[in-house]
Amino acid sequence: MAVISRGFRRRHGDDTALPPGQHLATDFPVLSAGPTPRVSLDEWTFTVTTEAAEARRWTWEEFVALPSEELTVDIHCVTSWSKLGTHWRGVSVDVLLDDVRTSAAAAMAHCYGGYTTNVPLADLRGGQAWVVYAYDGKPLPAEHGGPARLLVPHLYFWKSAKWLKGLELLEHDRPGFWESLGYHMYGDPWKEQRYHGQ
Ligand SMILES: Nc1nc2c(c(=O)[nH]1)N[C@H]1C(S)=C(S)[C@@H](COP(=O)(O)O)O[C@H]1N2
Ligand SMILES: [Mo]
Repeated sequence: MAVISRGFRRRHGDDTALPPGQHLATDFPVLSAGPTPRVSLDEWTFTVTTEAAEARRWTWEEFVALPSEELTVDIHCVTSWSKLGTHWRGVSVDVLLDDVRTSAAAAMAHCYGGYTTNVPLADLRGGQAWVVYAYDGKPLPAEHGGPARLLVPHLYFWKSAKWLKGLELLEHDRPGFWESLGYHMYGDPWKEQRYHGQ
């Protein structure tokens, strides 16, 4: 009797879980444009700022008291590694925008350390994006973005900003760090939107 679990087939036989041009990573690579910022939980805050300059801010204690979810998702880095079935815990961006009045088109993620990346607001809503603070059942390690990072798994992983400090809601989309250096404004891995103009 041939019993092949779905998970096994997905990883070894059938490539449908992998976007074009991607291969499976066996480890969890660390990709950071600069040094790892160390942010103590005492000084950590997360702020949503609207296009009308209204702000909603959470301390760490307030943030981890928000309703959170466990999620298992595939991640795809533009440098061509993918990792399937990664486990996280975090707060849906829907929860964070719940009582925020906005008609913004996009959001700029701002990070401790200065990194930025832009995402259309529609891609952060509808159960598609989270601010996560645990990986594999443990506090998110600093090198992977702890205390907390954005997780937008349906876009290339550079959109999943580590050491997240806030979301700035924008009336008009504008490029973040990698986007202004030639990477794609949107970054859909299934369409191989790696660079500007693709
Ligand atoms: N603040 C910050 N976030 C970041 C980055 C960064 O350099 N700084 N790199 C991005 C890139 S290019 C990738 S592929 C992922 C890597 O996350 P990892 O180091 O946890 O694998 O983080 C993204 N988020
Ligand atoms: Mo990346």
